[in-house]
Amino acid sequence: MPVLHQMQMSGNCYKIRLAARQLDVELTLESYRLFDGATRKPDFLAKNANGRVPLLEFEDGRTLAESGAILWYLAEGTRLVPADRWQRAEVLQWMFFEQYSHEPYIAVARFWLSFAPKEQLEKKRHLVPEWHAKGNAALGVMQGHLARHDWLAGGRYSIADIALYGYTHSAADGGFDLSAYPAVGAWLTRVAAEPGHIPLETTW
Ligand SMILES: N[C@@H](CCC(=O)N[C@@H](CS)C(=O)NCC(=O)O)C(=O)O
Repeated sequence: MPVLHQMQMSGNCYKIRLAARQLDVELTLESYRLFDGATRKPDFLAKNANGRVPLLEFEDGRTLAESGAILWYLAEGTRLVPADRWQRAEVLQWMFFEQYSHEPYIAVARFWLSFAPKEQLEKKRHLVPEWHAKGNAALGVMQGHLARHDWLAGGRYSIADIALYGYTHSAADGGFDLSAYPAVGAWLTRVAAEPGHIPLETTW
């Protein structure tokens, strides 16, 4: 059975647990603590030179990093990835948007404002307005799309929705006010109602 190297409160790792559960893929969890630096030690760096989770490790020794790549690998050929060429590109469009325009602000604000030790947060405090401005811009893009569509891509629930749900549903932890984005709120409710949905806190 593949091993998911992960951190329990990480939205990036939650995306993988959620997709795996909805696809009935069994994974063994190897969990790391947020602040002990284990993913930067030689043992882990030998598996992922980038020192980050999630990381999927297979029995034959292969390893796959990056939440988007792992989601794509698990979901390819299932109902969570469309077969149509255009719709597949739409899924990727939203997944790349998540990694470049959304996660770097919303997930980072969440980490520093909700999990980092206060004295370390003080060194980052000057960045909070930029995280909020850019994160709100990303939420605005989602609001514009979701006011006209039920799902992000392909007209149905897909790994694009899972990728964006990870840190959108927990954005309040980063100081974001989701009430300003009612279509995003309605979409969060739809995602959470999908069969097999599990909350972020679920251990496995
Ligand atoms: N782009 C990566 C980001 C992965 C990432 O930032 N992982 C964090 C947890 S959410 C991590 O491993 N932090 C530990 C560290 O950087 O040492 C993905 O989507 O998987």
